[in-house]
Amino acid sequence: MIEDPKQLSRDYDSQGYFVIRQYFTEDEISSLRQTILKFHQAWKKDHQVFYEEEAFNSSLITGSEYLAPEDRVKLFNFISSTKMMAVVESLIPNSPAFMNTQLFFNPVNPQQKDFWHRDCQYDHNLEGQQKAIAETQVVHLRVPLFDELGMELVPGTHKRWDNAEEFNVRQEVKGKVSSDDLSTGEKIPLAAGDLLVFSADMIHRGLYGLDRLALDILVFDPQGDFVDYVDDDCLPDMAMLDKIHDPRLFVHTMQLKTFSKDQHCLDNPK
Ligand SMILES: O=C(O)CCC(=O)C(=O)O
Repeated sequence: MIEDPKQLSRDYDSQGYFVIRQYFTEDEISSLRQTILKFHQAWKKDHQVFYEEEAFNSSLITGSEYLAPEDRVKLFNFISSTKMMAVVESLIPNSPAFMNTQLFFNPVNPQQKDFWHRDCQYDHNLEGQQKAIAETQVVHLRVPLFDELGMELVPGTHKRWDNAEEFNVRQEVKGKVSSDDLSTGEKIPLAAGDLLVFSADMIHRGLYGLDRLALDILVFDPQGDFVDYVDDDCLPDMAMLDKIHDPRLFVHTMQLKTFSKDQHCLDNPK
């Protein structure tokens, strides 16, 4: 269990990330790996061309397309385990909500380079990105299933805008490309069993290499307007909820979804 949740929260607040080394036991990781590999094999078969040509991640791992109900329940129980909830609640004490999962692996094409970004840049223009950084909070919890080179992060950028070097690289302007090195980057190598927690909106990149396969769990603060990003199929159904030891993380998302649908009906009466 975590020793000092307040310290984790302080580290996250000032740096935008923290790592807990060897947080998970070998048994926990090997059981999770088994489930995730089932998903990964089925997903690769179904997306063969995309996988071979350009993919470096998949998502919706908890959905019904590739995993059987018992494997999904196993995964839901890992995501909302006591260990995970302790970390999530150290950062988002009030009703944290589940958003999604992603699986990161090496691209097949060795020429494909790891690239700097903020997650919010795919949904917002520059002004919107600045607002997202100032106002909202999406947290990634990365669980590496094998030892990996890890992530490179720019500490502090969960709260501040890019400096000129960072901006030019991330936006690919003034002759820069997003795979160029940044002098402010900090490399965080990870081993199976470690947990890396980082802000989705800080400047970051995954480091390709070794046999990486990392499960990222995304959670959000219900103050932020993220519920539309959640795919219904990635949430447990009623029968599964009964088999999840502590389903609060998913229940919070379901409540937000219901509230958002009710709100939509009120705003758009027939
Ligand atoms: O590991 C990667 O390739 C990128 C990871 C990433 O961008 C993320 O987790 O948001």
